[in-house]
Amino acid sequence: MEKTIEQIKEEALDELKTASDIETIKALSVLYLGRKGLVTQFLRDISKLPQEKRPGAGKQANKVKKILDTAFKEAIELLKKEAAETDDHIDVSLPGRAVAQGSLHPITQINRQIFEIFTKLGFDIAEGPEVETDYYNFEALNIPKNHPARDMQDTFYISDNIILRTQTSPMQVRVMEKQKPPVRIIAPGKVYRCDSDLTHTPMFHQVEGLLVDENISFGDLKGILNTFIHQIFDTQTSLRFRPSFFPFTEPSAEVDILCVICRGKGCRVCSHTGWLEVLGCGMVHPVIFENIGYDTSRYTGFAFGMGVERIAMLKYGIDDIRKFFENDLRFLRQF
Ligand code: 2U9
Repeated sequence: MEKTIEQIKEEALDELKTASDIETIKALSVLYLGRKGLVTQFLRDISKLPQEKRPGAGKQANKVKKILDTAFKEAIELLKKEAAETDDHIDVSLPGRAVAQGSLHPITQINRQIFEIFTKLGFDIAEGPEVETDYYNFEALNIPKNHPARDMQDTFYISDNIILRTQTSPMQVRVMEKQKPPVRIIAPGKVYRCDSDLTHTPMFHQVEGLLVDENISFGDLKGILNTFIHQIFDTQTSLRFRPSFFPFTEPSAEVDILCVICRGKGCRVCSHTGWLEVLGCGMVHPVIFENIGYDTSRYTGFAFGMGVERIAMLKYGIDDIRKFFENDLRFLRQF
């Protein structure tokens, strides 16, 4: 009898040695220790033994039951621990998952290029409010009361006297109020106009420039704009100055560049003229200096203005300004 329970124990431990998963060990536990298991069966059969052998056999069988129970439980715990360790394991040699990177908006990119070109030419960057008074946006810039730009159709009015700036020039008036010449600034920022079509949006970005000093001539203006255009496009891009009119400059000019698509041959983009209009400019009207209190017998200056979206459209061949404001990732990812 004792030998038999010993045999059962040895068999059970042998089988346990070859069990490699938790399910198999659980099945072994049922086979040996379950209600109809071999050890349980053995314990039941003890009652059939002669009286004197029963205590010894019972003691032995209960010992085996305990040994097997502990062995099964320990084996299951060991497998669970190994599995947990495998789950936590990090293979540091695996290549990392690529992080989806954003990019700068094309207008921000062009703005930064413009800033870099002008700061290298010695210009400071001015800042100022987008909500302006009638005085800084119109009056100080020689834009008379009857000028069409002042119409509700063209300007966003907040009250009779308060508007959203229609140009970045008011910033330059504010700088001149605080600073005596020489003044050499660019004024970048958002401007607002009641307008919306293929080439106009109610908000767009402008960069204006202003240089005031002694002996400043139209030649200086041409030199600065030549340098700027050659850097923002390329040195093959010729410039053409056309006479024009603005209330705040006299004389005034509009600047065309040789068409970036056909290089002057004539195409759909330049309406077969070979030229593209990029900016406006001129010598600052003396009335503006008088308003500020600058000595007009000593100082002259030039100013220019451009739409950043227009520059970006010409540089990248974009035909609809509204694309900059739709935030379609398929468009933005190209820059
Ligand atoms: C001061 C005096 C004069 C800024 C200038 C232009 C010409 C011009 C347009 C270009 C396209 C505006 O964005 S746009 O629609 N601008 O043509 N701007 S001269 O003249 C100034 C600025 C400040 C004190």
